[in-house]
Amino acid sequence: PTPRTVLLTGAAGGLGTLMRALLPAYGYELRLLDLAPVEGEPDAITADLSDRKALREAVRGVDAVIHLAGISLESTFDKIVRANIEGTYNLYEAAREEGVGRIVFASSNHAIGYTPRPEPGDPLIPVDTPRRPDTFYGLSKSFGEDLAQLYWDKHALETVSVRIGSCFPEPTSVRMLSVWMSPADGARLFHAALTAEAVGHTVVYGSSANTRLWWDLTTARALGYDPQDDSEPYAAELVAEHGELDPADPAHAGVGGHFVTDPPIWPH
Ligand code: NAI
Ligand code: 15L
Repeated sequence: PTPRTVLLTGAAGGLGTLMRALLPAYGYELRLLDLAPVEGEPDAITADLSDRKALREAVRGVDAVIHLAGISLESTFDKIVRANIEGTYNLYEAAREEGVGRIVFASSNHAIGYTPRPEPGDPLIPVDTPRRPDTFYGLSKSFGEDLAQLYWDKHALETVSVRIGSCFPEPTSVRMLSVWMSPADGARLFHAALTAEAVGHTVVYGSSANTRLWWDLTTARALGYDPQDDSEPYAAELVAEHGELDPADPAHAGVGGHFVTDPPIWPH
């Protein structure tokens, strides 16, 4: 059956704001949750992913969850553990306890960030490439994918893990020409992930049909995703400004870009 009521965690964030605008057109009634107030949405649930009681109430009666909440960039290990590792566990437990059938998990390309980016003509990166997190952040997404697999195998709770590239209104770097997912394609992909039959735990890459794509969209297309956008119209201007990616620059060598070369963030 087509899910109708969907809990959107991280609703106040960048992607949450884009999806709040786009998903209702697909027929979803969204229940919103975030640590931060959601502008213009007085009914949104203000809760931390550490609040198990609030999560249990938030998932009660929904058909599915789109789980975007968490720290979305590198941070200290402790902060990542609390928000992304324990927080995602708390969300899965709440969903299991309340019998929610499916979660769409916002994983990230940073779960495979050290994977060398293919040169034109090289094979695209498959979803079963070994994970090579580039940060504690990427490590937490790798954990989330394994958690999703466990909850499918042990509890029959389905997940589509979407390794999102960069979902922003426009590509703003040469790297993003390869990894960009337009907001409209993001909504198409989330809709496909919510409605495809029998997904078990499926891992997909989340991007538009970019001319300069680095990874294989086969598993995403198998869900019914049919991307309509391509970053290439932005290429001339971005390349003129920044130049092509430099194979000798370690910050350009991996899928994760500068996340690969940024130093870890230590507590102080
Ligand atoms: P964002 O940082 O703009 O939004 C994240 C939201 O989660 C924020 O509104 C924040 O208040 C909320 N949040 C953080 N910790 C929380 C907690 N403990 N409890 C409740 N809410 C909490 O990030 P963005 O860009 O919207 O990304 C959304 C999700 O998608 C994140 O999980 C991110 O890792 C993932 N992602 C996003 C990509 C993108 O291109 N935007 C690329 C790859 C992954
Ligand atoms: C991510 O995982 C981040 O959440 C997002 O802010 C971007 O940095 C994106 O990856 C990216 O790789 O461009």
